[in-house]
Amino acid sequence: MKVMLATGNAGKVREIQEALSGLNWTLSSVSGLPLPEETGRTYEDNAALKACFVAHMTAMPALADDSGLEVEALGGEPGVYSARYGNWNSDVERNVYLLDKLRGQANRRAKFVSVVILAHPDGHVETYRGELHGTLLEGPRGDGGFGYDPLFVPDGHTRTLAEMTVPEKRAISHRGQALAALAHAYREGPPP
Ligand code: ITT
Repeated sequence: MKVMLATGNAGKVREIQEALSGLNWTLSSVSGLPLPEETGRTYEDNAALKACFVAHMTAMPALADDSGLEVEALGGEPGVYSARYGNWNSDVERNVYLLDKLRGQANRRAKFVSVVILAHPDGHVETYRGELHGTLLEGPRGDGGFGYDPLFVPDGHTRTLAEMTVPEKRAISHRGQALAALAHAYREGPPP
């Protein structure tokens, strides 16, 4: 099956390709097709916006991930607004902004959420979700991954997500869980 990847995030593309390598799918990135504005209030809404738009435009199944970091001490911020937090354009600037907000804060608990949607050209939509709980450091560690990975140590681990390989991150991550559920569904044959 040929599936379009409805994301402009190179880090997500790497992780999706690795996680779905066991399926006999051809994954193609959307290039030159601007994704719609994320106007939804939930990960599900925004993932559906992106996946359905690309499935409609290309007449092929399309996969989107909408994800975010929810910080306990910030009442769940930045959540669905994680990509635009503080209006900063780069991961490094967003991480500095987040660390500033948490300066002096003893509660460093946070979780990542990922919602993966596979949309079909006939309008049928499949939804898969994953979560990863952990704590935020007071400074970045590691060069791998993307986004908030250098700040986040998953529960039961000592390394940040940015200090893990792509397969190591996939084995425990929010996105890895959502994609594992999708891969499982398709290994049994396409879900109804
Ligand atoms: P697309 O919409 O093009 O897929 P995006 O980066 O704008 O890319 P989102 O709107 O879903 O995607 O924003 C998710 C943001 O949450 C992302 O930009 C990161 O800042 C953060 N994030 C999500 N998953 C992450 C992960 O696994 N590791 C680190 N940060 C992550």
